Order: sequence, then structure tokens, then C-alpha cells
Amino acid sequence: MLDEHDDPPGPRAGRSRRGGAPSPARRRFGRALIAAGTAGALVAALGALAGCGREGTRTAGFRSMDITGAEFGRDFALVDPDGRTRTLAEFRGRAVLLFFGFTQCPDVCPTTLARASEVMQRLGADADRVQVIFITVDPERDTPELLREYTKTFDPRFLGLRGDLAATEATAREFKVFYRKVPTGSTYTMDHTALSFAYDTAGRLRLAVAHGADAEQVAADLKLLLAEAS
Ligand SMILES: [Cu+2]
Repeated sequence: MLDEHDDPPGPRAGRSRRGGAPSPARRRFGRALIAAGTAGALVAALGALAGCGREGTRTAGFRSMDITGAEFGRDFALVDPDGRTRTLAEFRGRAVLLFFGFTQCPDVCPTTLARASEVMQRLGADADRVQVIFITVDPERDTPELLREYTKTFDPRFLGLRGDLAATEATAREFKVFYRKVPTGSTYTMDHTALSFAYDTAGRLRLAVAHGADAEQVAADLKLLLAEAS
């Protein structure tokens, strides 16, 4: 339950790294996103894109936040459970739904993966044109084997990716995703951004999907992205 859900509103809300006191509108925006399970630099980035006090622009019928033109989340180079290095570029021609997490996550990750699985079912034949990618923020515990078993539990088509600590950090920075270890007695859990990102078939980052969005909404948005390509 540490995926940002325990954050009290107040000084940490939005975790803006900008100087000065946040405006009430920015605080509200930050809180709305924190409630959706995100944090940190991403809030600042989305705030800058979407404007303070609004929940982002919804255009072209998309129900998730349209972040077309975002200059982050451009690519990654991470390793799949077979040991092959994978990049975002190789998924051109398919829409991509991507998120970060860890296999021992008690709440946010299982919910997100279960939703992605339902999205694939709702897409029917279109699911062949969608790739779901799960990137671990806990490479120390998430071995390739664990990652494979975990994603397979939800859908055998899902791809789990990992990097070493430096690659994980670099990827999170590129995606403006926040994560950190939170000690829990003798072990630890991870605190992490709970947003999903959707890419169009040309490999462009298009949508930030809230943790609370339901499968029907996400499937509808992916269908719109696929329709652009046909
Ligand atoms: Cu999680």
C-alpha cells in the first residue's frame, strides 16, 4: 500500500521540484494526480504540459490525458527475460501500453496488470496490434524468471523488462517516473509512479493513463490510436 497512497496532502503533494510555494491550483492538480497514484517530476512535467488546475487536455475523443508532443519517454534499452535487449523502436506498427512497477507490489501493479489483461480481451483481434510492457523498478529482486512468471500470470503476451540499477534509473529519468525503496522492517517495498503510458503505432508517446481509469476507457483509447494508423 505504499504506491504513493499513503501520502498526506500538504507539503509533499505533487512533489514539485520547482521553487516557491505551489499555487492552490497546482496543489489541487498535484493532489489529483497523487490520488491517481503518480508523483514527482512527472507531476511537474504534466503540469507544464496541461496547465495548472486542469486535468489535462482531452482531444480527439481520448479519455486519458493527451500528452502528445511530450519530450520524454522517447525510448529505452532494457533486457527481456530471454536476455535480449529490447527498445521501444522495435514495436512500431503496434500501439504500446507501458508502465513501471515491481512483482512484489501489493496493490497498484496487480491492479494495473489485471486491467491491461481486460483491455486485451476487450480489444479482441485488435489486441494483436497492441504490446503491453511492464518495466521493473526493483531489478534487485525481480529476476528475469520472476518477471516472466509474473507477467505471464496476467497475459502471456505481456513483456516484462528490466535493466541493471543504472539502466533502471536512466529509464525512469527518461520517463519522468518516480520510484524509491521504502524500508519495511527487515525488507523493503517500492514507492512508484502508477501512471501507464500509451504510444501510437508510430512510436510516439500520446496518452498518460490514470491508475484509476477502467479497462473500457483504456481499450477505447487504444482503439482510437489504432484507428489513426489504418
Ligand atoms: Cu506497484
